Amino acid sequence: MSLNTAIDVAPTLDIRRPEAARRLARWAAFLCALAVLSVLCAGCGRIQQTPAAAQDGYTVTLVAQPATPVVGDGTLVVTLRDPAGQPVSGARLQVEGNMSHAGMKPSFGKIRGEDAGQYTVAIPWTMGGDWYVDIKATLSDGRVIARRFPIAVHAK
Ligand SMILES: [Cu+2]
Repeated sequence: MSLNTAIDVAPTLDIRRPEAARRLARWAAFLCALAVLSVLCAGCGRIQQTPAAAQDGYTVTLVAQPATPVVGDGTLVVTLRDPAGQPVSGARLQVEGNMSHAGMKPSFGKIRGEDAGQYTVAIPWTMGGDWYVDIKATLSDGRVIARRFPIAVHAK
C-alpha cells in the first residue's frame, strides 16, 4: 500500500507543478554556487577586514603569509587602526586559531613584533581545512577589541 502511494505521488507533483520544480532546482543550484564561492574566497589570502559596522569603530585587518596558508608554521599580520584611521601601537594581542570542526586543540599565536600598529604573529597550522582566528587586542586603556576571521589552510 505504501509502495503504491509513493509511486503515485512523484509523477503527480511533476505534472502539476513542473515550473515550480524547475525554479526550486535553479534556486538550489544558485545557493550551492554561492556556498562554494564563499569557501573558495575565505582563505585566498587577500586582506580580510571585518565590517566597518563593528560597534567599537576600530579596524582590524588580517593577512596570512604566505597568502595561501599551508599546514606547518604560519605567519599572520594583524593591523589595528582606531576610529580615526590611526595605527594603534602597544596593544596586547591574543591570537587563537580553531578549526571549524570539533575535537582539535586550539593553536595559539606568538607575537613576534610590532611596527606602527602592524603586529606579526607566528601560528602553527596543525591541519588543513577551515579555521577561524580569534583576535583579542587589549588597548593601553584596557579596552578590548575582538574580531574573528575565517581562514582556509591547505594540506601540504
Ligand atoms: Cu582539524
